[in-house]
Amino acid sequence: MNNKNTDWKESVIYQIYPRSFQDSNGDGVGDLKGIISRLPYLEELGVNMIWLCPVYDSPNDDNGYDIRDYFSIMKEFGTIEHMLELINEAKKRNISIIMDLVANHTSDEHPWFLESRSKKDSDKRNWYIWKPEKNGKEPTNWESIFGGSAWEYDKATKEYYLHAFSKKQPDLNWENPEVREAIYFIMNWWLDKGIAGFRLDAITFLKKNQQYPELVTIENRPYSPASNVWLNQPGIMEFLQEMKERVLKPRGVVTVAEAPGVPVNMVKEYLDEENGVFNMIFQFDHTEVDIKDMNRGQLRQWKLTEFKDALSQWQMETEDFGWMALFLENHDSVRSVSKYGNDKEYRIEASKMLASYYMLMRGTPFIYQGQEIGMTNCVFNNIDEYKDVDSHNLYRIECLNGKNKSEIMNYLSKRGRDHGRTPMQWDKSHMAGFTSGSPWIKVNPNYETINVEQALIDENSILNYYKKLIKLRKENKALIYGSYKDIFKTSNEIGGYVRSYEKEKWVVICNFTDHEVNITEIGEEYLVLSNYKNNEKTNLKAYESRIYKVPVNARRNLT
Ligand code: TEU
Ligand code: CA
Repeated sequence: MNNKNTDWKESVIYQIYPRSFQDSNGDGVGDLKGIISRLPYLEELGVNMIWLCPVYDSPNDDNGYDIRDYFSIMKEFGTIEHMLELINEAKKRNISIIMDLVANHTSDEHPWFLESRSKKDSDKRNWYIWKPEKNGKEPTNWESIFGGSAWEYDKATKEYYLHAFSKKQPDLNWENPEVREAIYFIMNWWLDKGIAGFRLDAITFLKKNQQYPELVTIENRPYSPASNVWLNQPGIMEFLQEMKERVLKPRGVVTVAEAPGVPVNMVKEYLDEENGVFNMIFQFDHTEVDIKDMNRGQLRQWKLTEFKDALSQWQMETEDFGWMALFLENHDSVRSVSKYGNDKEYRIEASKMLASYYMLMRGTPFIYQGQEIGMTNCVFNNIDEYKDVDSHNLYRIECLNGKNKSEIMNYLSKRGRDHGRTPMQWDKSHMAGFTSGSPWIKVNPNYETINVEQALIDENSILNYYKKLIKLRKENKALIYGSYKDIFKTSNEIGGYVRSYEKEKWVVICNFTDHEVNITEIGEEYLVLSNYKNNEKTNLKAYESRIYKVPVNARRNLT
């Protein structure tokens, strides 16, 4: 979709999970004042936009993704004045802010829902999705994303309401024009406060299959995945096009949509710069290579080629009409160096390699807090150390299914969302400098060695490498606008690609293994940046990455 301003294409965006970023008053919970105090750090890093996870008033069943009041700030995080101060202080440093917009559901404590559930003939009844029981059971056998039935029975009116996520997150009924108006009002209200745009939460869930069909059961599982009834359903574009006409287009809003369930061959509908609806989307093919058939609880072995193809296919598909959001981590994921690299002896090399690989693709790179210092997955010793509603639901349900506890804990150690939510590691003082009190969630014990303070003084730190990459991208249009072509496509050891633009070709080559790999010579005179000092002509060391700038008329034809 057309924005007059396309700065977002040249930006690098930093994602903040406020609860875990910086606590300013010792209550163990990160807050807005804490973020304000760290703006100089973000400016230094070179980012120009922040995606702020939800800061609205919420009872925190899902850490703010269950909104009770869209117009006020969660008490623990601060006040609306703090939010305005954050917007202004960031602006002074040339950093704009995009807020998380949760439009698929609210908290069950939102006044709309309280009113809706109060009686069948309530004015707000039709703001949510209510259905009577069917043959003494739930209206359909749909399963919630967080496990268990997607329907919750409500005694007061003897009907069920739909919740794609937790039962404290009832889904709004987007078929109702009043609901849509209410959301556009919220968007405009926040845009008036000076934010640049929105990250649209779970936006592909808005349209439900209006037949409310029963799902087929697979392999004795009670329900099959519900994706075919509420992800990217026919008709969703009518809602999104309306949002575009009403808010996004007239106000030139920067948008990045969380879009699970959109197949690559349908992305044009979302991203076409003329007729699509959003500037960027997050797709999850590459972050889900390790789970079986999208099933919670079941891990699978994956190959590097699968990971690379999952990224490449979106690169190639969007080339002519749109723009991707590039990311490896977020607040729902584990730490990238632990998952795709090596968080032990090669943590530093692997973190830098992964950054080189994804940040120079075609799109806008997102950095998730702590990724830039190579934070790793945390060891959670028992289920109580996890705080995430999703992990707890999974644990409870899998226990009921008779699964072995250590197997469940192993799954959570590889997939649990709390790995991305342990507090930001600022220094080696008490609780990593995150809080002077006791943190709401465990601090990763490795903070004594992995922290910002240490990274700032070490010239060869991951953090300083990120700074170099960001600068490199900023100074070279080819790395932003150049075309993309993958190389080493069939290799399960090396990943790489070429970005071509006018008279330049940039080549990125990455070793994803912990051993040396032979390559043919590229021409060391063209090397611009690497995570190793003494590069050998025809040999990549463990997790080595190289970025070359090759003139088009160079003797080697790389593509
Ligand atoms: O996540 C929604 C969502 O669809 C993800 O669970 C997605 O399926 C997964 O990341 C793909 O691997 C969003 C928020 O990011 C999450 O934190 C919230 O819990 C959820 O919405 C509900 O608001
Ligand atoms: Ca606090």
